[in-house]
Amino acid sequence: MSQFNELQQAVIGGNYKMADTLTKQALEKGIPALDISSQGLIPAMEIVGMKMKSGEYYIPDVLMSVKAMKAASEIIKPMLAASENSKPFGKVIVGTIKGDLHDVGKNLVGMMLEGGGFEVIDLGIDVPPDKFLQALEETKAPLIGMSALLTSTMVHMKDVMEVLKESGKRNAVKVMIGGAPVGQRFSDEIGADGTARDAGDAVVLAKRLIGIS
Ligand code: B1M
Repeated sequence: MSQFNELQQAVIGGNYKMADTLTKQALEKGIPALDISSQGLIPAMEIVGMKMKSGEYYIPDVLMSVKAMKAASEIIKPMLAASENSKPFGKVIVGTIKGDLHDVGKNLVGMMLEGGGFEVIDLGIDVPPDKFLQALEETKAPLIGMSALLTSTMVHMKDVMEVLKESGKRNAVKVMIGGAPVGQRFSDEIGADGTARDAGDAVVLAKRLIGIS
């Protein structure tokens, strides 16, 4: 049985108090925050997704699991975001695309980018193309990261690429995309600069795109 089994069960069962306690205990035992996330929390949400798909879980059940996931994430956030760099590499604008309310993965990516030395400007969920453009104009960030979890919303990433082109800003910024339905082929299709499978890869890609690794 995995040492993360209890934590996974707490998230799957939506028991946020238990998720909180078990996460603190895991840290006390010296288990790295990244392992708690990648081997405990994320696999638990995958199981929640399966239960949702099979009809075993309804939206309120899923939201309880998200609450437990977020409770645990808040505890490990300072460790994930603990940067070795006192001065950030640069700014990165992140947001979940228009029509899409999923933010657990996007938040995790944001935390890891902070940990990787970036200053993260988080636009939240359901972000329309104009809001990405406005944030770019205000912050002059060299990088935008978009997240989508639905096949019906990933198409709006293309709208952002169009708005960037129309505004003449496309060459001033790199664009990375991610989320379960998004892959390299889609990234190429919409003219993004790259895609990352998970939050760890997102940091590697972000650094590569702005030319620091
Ligand atoms: Co939603 N949902 N959901 N949901 N939900 C999925 C995505 C789904 C796969 C479930 C299923 O059917 N198996 C399915 C999508 C099917 C599809 O389109 N292919 C689905 C559906 C259908 C829906 C609704 C339409 C359900 C309904 O109402 N009938 C509805 C849509 C609402 C909307 O957005 N408009 C809906 C609603 C919800 C809740 C609100 C209940 C809740 C979200 C709450 C919240 O986020 N605050 C929810 C949840 C929780 C899920 C599942 C169960 C879990 C998502 C999650 O948090 N994963 C999900 C099933 C699943 O993913 N297995 C499901 C954990 C997270 C850490 O992983 O987000 O993939 P993930 O992020 C990863 C990578 O993808 C990557 O790194 C992250 C960390 O490693 N990544 C990036 C993500 N963004 C990135 C950006 C990057 C780089 C990497 O660069 C910028």
